[in-house]
Amino acid sequence: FSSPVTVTLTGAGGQIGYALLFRIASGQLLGPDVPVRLQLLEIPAGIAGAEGAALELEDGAFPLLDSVEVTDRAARAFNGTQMALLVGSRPRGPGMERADLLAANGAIFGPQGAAINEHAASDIRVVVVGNPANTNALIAQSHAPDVPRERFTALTRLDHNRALGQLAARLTVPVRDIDGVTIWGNHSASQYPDVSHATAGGTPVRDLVDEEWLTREFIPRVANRGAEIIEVRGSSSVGSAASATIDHVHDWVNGQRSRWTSVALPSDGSYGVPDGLVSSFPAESVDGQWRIVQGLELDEFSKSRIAASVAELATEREQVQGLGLL
Ligand code: NAX
Repeated sequence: FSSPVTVTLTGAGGQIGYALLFRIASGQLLGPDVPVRLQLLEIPAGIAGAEGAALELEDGAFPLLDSVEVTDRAARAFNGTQMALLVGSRPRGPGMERADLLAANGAIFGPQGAAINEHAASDIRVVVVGNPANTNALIAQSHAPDVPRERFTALTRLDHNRALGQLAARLTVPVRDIDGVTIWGNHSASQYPDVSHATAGGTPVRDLVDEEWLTREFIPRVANRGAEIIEVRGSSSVGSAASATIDHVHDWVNGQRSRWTSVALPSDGSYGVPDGLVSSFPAESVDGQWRIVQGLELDEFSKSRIAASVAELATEREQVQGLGLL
């Protein structure tokens, strides 16, 4: 066994938290020989849920689980943490305006970013799952000036996996045969699921599907899949969201199997995305760091779809700046 890694999970008493905990404890997050120390953060209303899950973790007798601590204090939850999964957030309530949603989440992710800055280990890596994920990650990152900004990411792996699933079903091939898919932009309906460099069993996807299916079915279905899941099962994605979070962190630490995957991270100006915006890019993990894949050629359609989603991110940044949250 290697030395234990301290993992913080926020929103541990919620749905995605519950689905995540058992996979983390079983070694799927970091690897089969990496012991984990879990630090679970909840708000007082969610503490009982997290404590109940902690009892069940004990009953799982996981050989890799060294300890579990439940707290409602951010300073404690982020103390010495090396991997922070920020899942807890404020959902959009009835009649809530977007500005209210951003403000409510700013009040969560600003202080959590500051607590990470002050208390986390120097090798801290962060993934934000709680929505609006990209902008929440930007807020947290802006409150952690001592942490290299590329350590703050937001989850678009679920969108990426949804795209893989749709292509595999359409082409009747296993998911493992598909490579080179990218989600660009925001984790919202404006995202651009891009197959222009994708292959299925080595053949360009563009040669296997028609344009009409891509623009009329594939793109909207992937971008609106969250709403489809809510409609069919009566509540939002849980197991698939937890699974994508596991994939994101696992690949970040251990490297991805495909040519690249999709990760939302602070832009360095690549592909014309304004510096600092937390936008989804094609990314590969090199020595435990996400690198934006460079040099992909983009046609006019792709450029305009990316620009539209990036414009939405820029508007969100202006709004949170206006609210004094950065
Ligand atoms: P739940 O409402 O089941 O759980 C959220 C938990 O977070 C609750 O237990 C709540 O008490 C806790 N919480 C709230 N504020 C907190 C704080 N300041 N510190 C610590 N914990 C806090 O929601 P769940 O279904 O688990 O979803 C969690 C988040 O994931 C939501 O924001 C949701 O929108 C987002 N999602 C993001 C996805 C993505 O791909 N990026 C997809 C799935 C999901 O919709």
